[in-house]
Amino acid sequence: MTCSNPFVVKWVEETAARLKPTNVVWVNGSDEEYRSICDQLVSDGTFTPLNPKKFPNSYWAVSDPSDVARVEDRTFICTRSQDDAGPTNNWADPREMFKTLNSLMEGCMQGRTMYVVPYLMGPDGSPFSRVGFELTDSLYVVANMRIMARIGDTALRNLKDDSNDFVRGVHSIGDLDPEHRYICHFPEQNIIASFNSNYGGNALQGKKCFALRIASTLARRQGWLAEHMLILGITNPKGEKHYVCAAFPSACGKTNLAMLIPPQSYLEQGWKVETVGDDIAWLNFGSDGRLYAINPEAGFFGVAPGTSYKTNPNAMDTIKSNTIFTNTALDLDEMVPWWEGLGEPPKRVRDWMKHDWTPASKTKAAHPNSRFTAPARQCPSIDANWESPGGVPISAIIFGGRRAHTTPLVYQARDWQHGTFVGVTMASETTAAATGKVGELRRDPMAMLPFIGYHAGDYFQHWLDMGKRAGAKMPGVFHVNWFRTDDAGKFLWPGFGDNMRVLEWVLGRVAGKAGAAETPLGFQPRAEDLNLQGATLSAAAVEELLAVKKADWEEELESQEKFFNKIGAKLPKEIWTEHRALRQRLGL
Ligand code: SAT
Ligand code: MN
Repeated sequence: MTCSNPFVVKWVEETAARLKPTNVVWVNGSDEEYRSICDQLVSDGTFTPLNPKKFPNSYWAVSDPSDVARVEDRTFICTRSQDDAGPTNNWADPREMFKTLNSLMEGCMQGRTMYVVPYLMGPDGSPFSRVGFELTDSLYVVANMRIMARIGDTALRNLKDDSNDFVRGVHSIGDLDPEHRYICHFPEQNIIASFNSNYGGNALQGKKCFALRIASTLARRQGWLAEHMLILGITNPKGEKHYVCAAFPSACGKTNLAMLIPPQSYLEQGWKVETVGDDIAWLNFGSDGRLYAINPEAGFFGVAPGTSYKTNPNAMDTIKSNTIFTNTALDLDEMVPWWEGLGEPPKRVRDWMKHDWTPASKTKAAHPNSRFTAPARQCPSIDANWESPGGVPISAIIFGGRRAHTTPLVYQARDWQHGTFVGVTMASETTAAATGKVGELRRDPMAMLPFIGYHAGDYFQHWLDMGKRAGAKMPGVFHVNWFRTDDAGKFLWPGFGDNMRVLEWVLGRVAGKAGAAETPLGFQPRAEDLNLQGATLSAAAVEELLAVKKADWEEELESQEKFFNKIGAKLPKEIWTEHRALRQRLGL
């Protein structure tokens, strides 16, 4: 299929004239094409083929050691007015940034091929799906995009010939110089440019750049939400099914929760959990006034370390074939990937830096942010409606952070306005998903801090406005924390499958059936309101998990205020109102 959209053709020609690639190749997304892409990546040394018996059609790749995570300090929102980017984004004047990028990227594809990757974010034929194009000189990016989005002819079919409504993206590996790395967004022109990085979240433009940063600005203009949320379906023993979205910062277990396998006792009763998405949700109102979610992605770009048959059997079965492993270690005898948390280290290991590695080595064999790229359709728990053009109706939204203290296992917000406040005041300890320090508490509203494409205050207002439109039809809002620790720093909650117990309470609350105590935070389960049968958990641990401690909350309220002051005058007054009400309820 050739592209007959004149806007696309003209822009591709103009871009090629500036970047001066030797060839321009239009990607069609076919199986044969993917096979030949992988063959080329093997012959140029980027891909190492894995054991075809154990991991058919799968490959091991490593990145430049300086290019292993998102670079938030090199990520820019370029809007005419600085105020439109707000205090949580790096801002740049679009004219200045275009000048900088043009001079850096002029002729940068000389001697290289420019691949034109048409991609569709969202299911084929969905009114909520959107088309983008990524012009890239990285075949590794093309291979990953083939898994993460619907690329090639499928995307072209979803773009009308007279439509200028698509995202224009340019990506070049450049020389990977971290000092001149740029991940730039121009929300006023729907343009993305990334330069000098080949890493997932920086270079696979459909994911964070489009589906979150650019999409959040479209969503605000058009009355929907683009969120950093997994989507899962839960069926109870009566056969009633509810879908839930959950927002957690990067590398805080979204993939594990999205693919949860309930404890044995739940399975015996007939509970079932199914996966729609593990990272991003686009939420639109349906004709019944409820919120419906689509997963804009077609694959999982999940964190490998910690993934095992114990923690996430569905992910393990998903990544058994047609998968790209980036920056994991390699078991040289079996030619299979290996990472910390998978099990016993194999005898001969090559680490992600391509050095020999033994358990005595002081470094980790796999980079903590090493990833698998795998097709979503291969997930054993994939939901029958995961590509439904209309999306799936959402009954609850769950916010969650990684916090050793302060926030209890679970609580329910009083209403949408309070729920928005709960999302705005999310905080989480940082992970290896972005460069910078790990383990520091930072405020991460709705898990969107690095992904809101405009002023955070306007974004909070947009959440409030969405609620005003739908009223009582909005999903219930909850907050969870699986990561609370005891005095010795050990996790109190067993986690993984046991998270089902919390989900059961959440759905019970939505149905108006589960019990709760009204507390300063909202509604919290008492120990007897949770189904803890068969859980390995002491009564003392349960008490600690549910506790709200004044001293912790005193600190928390102060930290919230600092954050509000940073957001400034655009922080909606309703958020201050909720904060003051919470302070009063806590008696602080
Ligand atoms: O690297 S990604 O940005 O794609 C994943 C994440 O950080 O959530
Ligand atoms: Mn993510």
